[in-house]
Amino acid sequence: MNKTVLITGATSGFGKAMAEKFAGAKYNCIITGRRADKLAEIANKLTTEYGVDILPLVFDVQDKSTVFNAIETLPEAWKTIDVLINNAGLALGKDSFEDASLDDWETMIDTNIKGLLYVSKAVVPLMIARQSGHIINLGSTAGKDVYKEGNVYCATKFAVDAISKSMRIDLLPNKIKVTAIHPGAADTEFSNVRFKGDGSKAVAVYAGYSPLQAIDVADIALYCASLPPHVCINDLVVTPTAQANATVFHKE
Ligand code: NDP
Ligand code: 8X3
Repeated sequence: MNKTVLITGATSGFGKAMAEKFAGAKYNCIITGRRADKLAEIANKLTTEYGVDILPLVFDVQDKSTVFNAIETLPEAWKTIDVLINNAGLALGKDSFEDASLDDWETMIDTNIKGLLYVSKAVVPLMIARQSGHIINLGSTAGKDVYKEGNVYCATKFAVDAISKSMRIDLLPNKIKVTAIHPGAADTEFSNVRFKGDGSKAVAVYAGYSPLQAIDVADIALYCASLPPHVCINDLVVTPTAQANATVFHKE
């Protein structure tokens, strides 16, 4: 029987690439995001190409009641979630503390921290009931070291790091694996979102070196999920070869 993965933020970047990778590995996929048109397009493509079942679910992870309703009303056949990938997230702005927008800060906190908590809190009881499951959280190198003007984005990813460690301890008796993947710079829609459509700022982030691609991170997520039941990768930092940590790059 096919396994089931639920991927948040599957309309672009890492999440979309993960949906493709997991579908290719014969997982049935619950794909989520706010953009219904993109989810429908991806669902059609994956069903046609890989012959697996795809369930698109449109919700904003910031909206607590919608998140819980979406998970609680899943058809029974979709409730056996083997892998939850908490990937939905964003940065908004890159400004010094005194200039940064409070609204942007709140959106990042509500999405990257509270959204991850809502989805996890809704899915974990299903995993506990089966005494089995794997949660993969997307952190960041920004959650390992802070960088200039990263302030609240970095803080949200430090929170993902802490929540992942805490989940791993608390869920241990229920045989639930928890993996945190912390990528460095990756060329997705991330910087377009961060710089609010300013394409030249987004392009500049990836100039002078080869950034990670979404498929690189998707490969890693599938690898982590494919290990034997007694093996868990707890914490994994992956950067472009030209990036040593959150702040040090070698650009040519
Ligand atoms: P993208 O912008 O390409 O994808 C982000 C995804 O998150 C989209 O599918 C988007 O879907 C979804 N999303 C954002 N906000 C919400 C929301 N409120 N509710 C539901 N879904 C939401 O970026 P990446 O693929 O790069 O980012 C994925 C994750 O990886 C994020 O958590 C990011 O912080 C992290 N990360 C990114 C790195 C990078 O350099 N790119 C490096 C390290 C970590 P939609 O708009 O349809 O809702
Ligand atoms: C995304 C990578 O360096 O832009 O988490 O924060 S970075």
